[in-house]
Amino acid sequence: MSTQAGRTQVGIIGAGPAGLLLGQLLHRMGIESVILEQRSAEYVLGRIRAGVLEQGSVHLMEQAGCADRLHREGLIHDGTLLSIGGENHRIDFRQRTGKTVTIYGQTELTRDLMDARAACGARTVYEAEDVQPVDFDGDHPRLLYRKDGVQHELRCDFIAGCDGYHGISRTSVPQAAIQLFERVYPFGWLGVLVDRPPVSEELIYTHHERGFALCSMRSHSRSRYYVQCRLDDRVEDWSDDRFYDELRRRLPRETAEALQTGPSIEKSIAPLRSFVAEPLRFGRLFLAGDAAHIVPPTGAKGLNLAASDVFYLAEALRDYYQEKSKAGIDGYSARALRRVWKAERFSWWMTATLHIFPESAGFDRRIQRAELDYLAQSDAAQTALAENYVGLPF
Ligand code: RFL
Ligand code: PHB
Repeated sequence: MSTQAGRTQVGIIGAGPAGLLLGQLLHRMGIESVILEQRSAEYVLGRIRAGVLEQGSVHLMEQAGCADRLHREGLIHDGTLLSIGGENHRIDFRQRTGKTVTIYGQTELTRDLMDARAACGARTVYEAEDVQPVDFDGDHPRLLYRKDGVQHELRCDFIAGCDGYHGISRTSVPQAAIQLFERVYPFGWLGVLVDRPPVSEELIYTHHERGFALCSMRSHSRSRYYVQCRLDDRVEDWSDDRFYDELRRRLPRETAEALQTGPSIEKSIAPLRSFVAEPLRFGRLFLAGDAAHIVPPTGAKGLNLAASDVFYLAEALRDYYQEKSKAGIDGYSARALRRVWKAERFSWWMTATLHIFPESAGFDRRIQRAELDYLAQSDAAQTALAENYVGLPF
């Protein structure tokens, strides 16, 4: 089979938020990229995931020139509610940190980045098969892939592995060169998307004896609800009625009574995991976003961490091309990992504090109750939560 050859400065694997945002930031810096994505654009847009953006992520969307719709349609939230033992506690982000978060679905953010990329004429190859990063330990890395039965070779200066947790980038690195850190949680989240107004103006994170629940939203007319479920639960076993009954049982009474239900337009189960790969650089291959680390969704950090990795990486590449400096590239991994581990810590803490651990009893359960009681009463504890939730600086 003949091979078609091409060349670019930065070859990006994955057209999720990390890959698309990196491509846009690089474009604004005058650096060329090609993105290789194994799925179709429609498939990528069909995945229902994150909903909460830190201010830092919003600023990056501005820097990428993609924030107009986000500013028009995003909902700014000044705080959140914590429901503990049937009682609501409000954490005021603005008052405690001077910052807010923005509710804007990952689907919408991805669509905005895709549109901007198409408008500037940058290349994305969708449905690229068998993408393989090779020779990244030398000066001439390449990306091999197949498209419509034709084999391609893309020569690049650098490769950015933005291909998510199941991607090929991380697994292409020799085992001896990479360290993996992981914690798997003994439960999942069952999520429902529904075209009904949200039950509350702000998100409600709920700790209840029956398990964690979260009331979130995508807009004034579309809600996203989650309940903690068992790892062996199957979506087919959860009718909409069973889901809403379970959600109501975990919410404070007035909230449960106010809940507007309707047919689910999406329903899925996500397992919860904490995971970090170190380092984030292997010669001329960089990992960013879920390819490098996973957080349980409880702290709403996954997409935001992908954004901060991409910020550090884009700056490093800009310094390389514009200032002929390798300092940013050399420092990328350590700089990004410092922020990653703090978000890992916060996401692990939120998860451990708010969920019911099936095997937990006696001492552990009492400690968890004390932690919740402290959080409900303590100004300092609420400020620490707020500071981490709105996002640590980068
Ligand atoms: P993605 O989004 O997984 O994109 C990776 C892309 O790479 C492609 N790919 C490949 N392409 C070519 N060749 C290969 N071999 C490839 N392998 C994979 C994939 O098709 C895909 O298009 O990773 P990225 O860009 O790093 O973005 C990360 C975020 O998607 C993720 O962290 C968040 O969705 C996590 N998350 C949340 N994050 C937040 O910041 N706030 C939230 O409120 C929030 N809620 C959530 C979440 C994740 C959830 N799930 C389902 C895991 C809620 C849920 C339920
Ligand atoms: C969501 O709206 O999907 C969402 C919000 C907050 C989280 C996790 C998910 O912590």
